[in-house]
Amino acid sequence: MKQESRLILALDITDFDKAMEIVSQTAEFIDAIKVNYPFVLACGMGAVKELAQKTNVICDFKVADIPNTNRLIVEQVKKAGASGVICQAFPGKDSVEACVKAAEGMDVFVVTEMSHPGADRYLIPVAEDMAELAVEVGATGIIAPATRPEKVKQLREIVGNLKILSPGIGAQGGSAADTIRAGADYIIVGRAIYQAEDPREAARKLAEEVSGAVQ
Ligand code: OMP
Repeated sequence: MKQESRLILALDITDFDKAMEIVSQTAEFIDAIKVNYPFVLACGMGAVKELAQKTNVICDFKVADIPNTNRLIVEQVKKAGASGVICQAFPGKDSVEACVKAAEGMDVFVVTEMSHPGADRYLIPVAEDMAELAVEVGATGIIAPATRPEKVKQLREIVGNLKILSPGIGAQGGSAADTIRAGADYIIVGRAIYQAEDPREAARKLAEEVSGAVQ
């Protein structure tokens, strides 16, 4: 995945034409596109294949099953031509390992502490351990919360040079500059771009903010 703007667009849009319009408006400022269930359930895996021919696509399926099912899911992601997949850490080492193995070189990002307030109950207490797991299994990187830049900094200490992708900018209250300064390699942004009056300008401004914060 290229690392130029360090901006990943979360394409949580259920209308295919609208989604493609946002993609073409913002393409200049986007390093990769992350698709999640809203887009895939509405538009199908065919749409993921189409996108993957144009740019890097990360399938945010938060894969969270037994190893065999995880393997089958990741094989489909790979077949669609995506460059990465997001999986959950909580099913345990064998499940995450199955994702890394099936990915065969495709990027695997492991969710640690999620960005929303409810993460406090189950995820925040074990985020460091999840980051350690990502290192142990040879994942490409982790997902860490832009809503808690201090946590991004802490998790960076654990994951060394693994990639950190951080969602939670804008609509969830996080700041792009603070997140990059805390050690994130990429920010993941959805609503602050695709719901903006001018999505291209919103993406340009974010890319500018990120570039100003990169040391
Ligand atoms: P916005 O809040 O609209 O910018 O979207 C954020 C995107 O990142 C959505 O696609 C979420 O599903 C995703 N996300 C989080 O918001 N928080 C997390 O902790 C993890 C993810 C993710 O794995 O991408």
